[in-house]
Amino acid sequence: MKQFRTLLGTVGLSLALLGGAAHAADEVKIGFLVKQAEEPWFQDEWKFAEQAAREKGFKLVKIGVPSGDKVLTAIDNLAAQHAQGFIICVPDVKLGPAVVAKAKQSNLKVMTVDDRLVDGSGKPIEAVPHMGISAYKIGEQVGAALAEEAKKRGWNLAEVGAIRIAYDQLPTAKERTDGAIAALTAAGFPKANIINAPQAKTDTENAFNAANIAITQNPKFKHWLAFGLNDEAVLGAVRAAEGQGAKADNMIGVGIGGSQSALNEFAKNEKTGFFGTVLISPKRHGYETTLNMYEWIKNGKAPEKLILTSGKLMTRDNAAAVKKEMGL
Ligand code: FCA
Repeated sequence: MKQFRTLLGTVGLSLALLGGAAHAADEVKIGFLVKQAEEPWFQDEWKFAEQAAREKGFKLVKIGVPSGDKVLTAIDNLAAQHAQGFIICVPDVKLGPAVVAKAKQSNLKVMTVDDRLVDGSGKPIEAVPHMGISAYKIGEQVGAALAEEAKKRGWNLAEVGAIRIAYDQLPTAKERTDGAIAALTAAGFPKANIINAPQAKTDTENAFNAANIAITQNPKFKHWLAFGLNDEAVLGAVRAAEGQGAKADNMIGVGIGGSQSALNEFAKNEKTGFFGTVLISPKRHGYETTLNMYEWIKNGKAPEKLILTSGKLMTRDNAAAVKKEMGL
């Protein structure tokens, strides 16, 4: 009897161990890789991805990937940790074929967020599910807001320069600024007054440098407008204009994003040239993408191939209400 009990105990223990092993292998682990971890937008995406992980009880692995090398190392790292998939915003969309090959080789599911991968000929890789913003349309919202505010202030448009902080190697960035130009010119803004100011990297410092050159080279303008791919781009232009004496009364900047960088600006006691931003949804881009990946891993339900999210103009005056309306 004693022997029998020992035997039962051993069997029970082995079953428990087996169960434990099976459970560890079953554990869902999802990577969330972003190109610029220091940017508030990406911090927000991570925050909402964490929310999904908490709700569903899976593990989220957040990795900053500022270069192609870092992307490949991060994917290796995920494979070594037995993750099953990852969501990525790449530092360069041309890494597309390399990312797809590496994910396949590591047996990891892959989805992209914000910036869509392109193939060798620059075409979007449609096989990889993607959630991005409706870039052109959001750009049009920016352009319309700029034109409306300039008219409201009674500015003579011939005396207004518009700084386009450009990052054309990124398709979503080009679409955003193309949309802004279309809306501006449709509202009667002279195309010749739009100054191209390419930034070397998509951060405030590089936008500041680009805008500084544009302003210095165009002393004929009395007032300024500024737009670009995100809030950081426009903030760079706003700071550059301030440095050259064009403050809130002479500068209208409208960004895209609505994360902390924009909110800080609205919270300042004195108004700045950062007039507004088109608020986009880090919740959809962080929470929803991660949940979609979870469903794909857990239940084999492949995500939609392409989701483009919308935005809403937010200014100092209506920030709280607009954020609430967007569920943020
Ligand atoms: C790109 C930009 C980010 C953000 C995101 C939605 O990745 O670099 O700032 O605008 O699209």
